[in-house]
Amino acid sequence: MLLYRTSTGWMLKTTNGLCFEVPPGDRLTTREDLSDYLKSLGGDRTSSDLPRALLAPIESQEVWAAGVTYYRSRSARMAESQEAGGGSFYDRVYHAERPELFMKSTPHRVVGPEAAVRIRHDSKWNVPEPELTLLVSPGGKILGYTIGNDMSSRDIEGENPLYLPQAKIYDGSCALGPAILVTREALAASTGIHLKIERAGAELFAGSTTLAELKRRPEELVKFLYRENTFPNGCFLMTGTGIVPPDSFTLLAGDRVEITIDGIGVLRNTVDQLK
Ligand code: DO4
Ligand code: MG
Repeated sequence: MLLYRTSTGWMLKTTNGLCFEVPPGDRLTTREDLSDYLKSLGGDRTSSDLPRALLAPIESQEVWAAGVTYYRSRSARMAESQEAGGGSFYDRVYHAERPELFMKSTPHRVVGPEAAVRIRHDSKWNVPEPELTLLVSPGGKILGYTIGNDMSSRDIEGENPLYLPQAKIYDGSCALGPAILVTREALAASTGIHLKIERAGAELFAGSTTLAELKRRPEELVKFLYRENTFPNGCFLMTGTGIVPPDSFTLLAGDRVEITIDGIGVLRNTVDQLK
C-alpha cells in the first residue's frame, strides 16, 4: 500500500491499484496500527485519480539520519576530510557497533516531490544523497518506507566534522516522497536505489546500489536512535547513502535530481540556490 499526502489530505493506493482518500484525522502516520488501519479502509470505495501535486508525506515528525552505513560513503568522507584528520574517524564509525546518527530536519525544512531542494550560497561542493527512509512510530516500530534526499555540502562537512550540522541542516536540505510504502514486511536485500542527475536536459550522473550494500539493519538503526530518546510524534530515519558522485561533481542551481527506490516510486526535485 502506498500512502500519499496531497494538498487536500492523505490518499491511499492499494496493492490492486484502487486509489481513494483516507478519512481526515490527526496524526495518521504516527498510528502504531497504521498497516492494519489502512487495510480496514478497503470496502466498497470508488477509485479516484491521484492529484499531480503531491506534498512531502510528513506530519509533525523530526527527521533523523544515519551516516557512513555504506562502504562508498565511508570512502567519500575519508577523501573529503583528509586534511581535517578524516583518515580514521569515518573508518572507525563504519566498523563500530554504535552507528552515526544525527538530526537532519524538522518538517518546515522538508520539501516534497517537484519542489526545490536547496544548496547553500556559502558552499561550493554539493551533492544529493539518495536514501531509503524509514517511517518509525512513537513506539519504535517501522511502519513504512519512503525516499529521502539528504542534501549535503561536502566542502563544509570535509573542512571539519564539527561543521556537520551546517553541512546537513538548512532550509530545503531534505526532500521526502513521493509516497510511504506501508508494509510490515522488511524490504528485500535486492531492492534497488537509483540516482540520476540532469543538467540542461542531459544526464550528468547516474548511479545505483541495493540494500544488500547497507551495512546495518534498519531495526538496528532504530534501536540506537530510540535509546534514551522519545519521539512522541514518531520520526523519519534516513538510512545513509550508498551512491556518491565523483569528487569532481557538484550540483548547480537548475539541476534535476531523480531518486528511484524499487517498490516506492520516484522522487524528483529541481535544485535551487539559497540567496
Ligand atoms: O558523516 C557524515 C554524513 C554521512 C551521511 O550522510 C551518509 O553516509 O549518508
Ligand atoms: Mg546521508
